[in-house]
Amino acid sequence: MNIVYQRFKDLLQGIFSCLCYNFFGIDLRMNKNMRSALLLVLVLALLSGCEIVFDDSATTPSGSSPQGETALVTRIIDGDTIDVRIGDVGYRVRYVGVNTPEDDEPCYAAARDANAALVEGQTVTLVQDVSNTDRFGRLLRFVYVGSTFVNQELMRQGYAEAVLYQPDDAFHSEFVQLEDEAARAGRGCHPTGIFDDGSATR
Ligand SMILES: [Ca+2]
Repeated sequence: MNIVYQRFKDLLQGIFSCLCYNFFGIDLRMNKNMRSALLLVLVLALLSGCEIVFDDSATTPSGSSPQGETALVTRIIDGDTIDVRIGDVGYRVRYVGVNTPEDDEPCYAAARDANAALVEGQTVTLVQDVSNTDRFGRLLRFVYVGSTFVNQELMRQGYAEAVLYQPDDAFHSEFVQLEDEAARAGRGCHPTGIFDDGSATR
């Protein structure tokens, strides 16, 4: 075995044993094979952890998929509206708390594409705030793909502005903050000026 590799491995094992002893009270000095196996587990755990640490996409507060209704996305209407199927029944879903440009406005296509990139053809989880539907009969929902919170992600990417339709305000202050950050960074639709009317209600 390469001597440099062996020394590096011994060093890592030493550090690992020390960490185990100090933080978990586990004394690993007596069994080298067990120590090697645990070191491998630690390295794999760290590597898998890195994916989570460096993944800057939006997640739920708990970092896991939320409880809600499962639906299949059948059509992208625009940046903030989709068609879904729940069982055998089709519904139109309007994302809560966010607004993307309409089809006669600048950045409509880019916002629609950003939404499609997140949810097209996907199985999503729909979560209700307070209202079930809006005045057009569309389901008002927070939408998740796995742990990615789509409403929040569109805000973060700068393709949506925060809007407030009471009483559905669960993430409003967070969305306002994300909009400010995206605007300052010039992300998504912000450079077009489409969100610059200063209104948070529509
Ligand atoms: Ca819109």
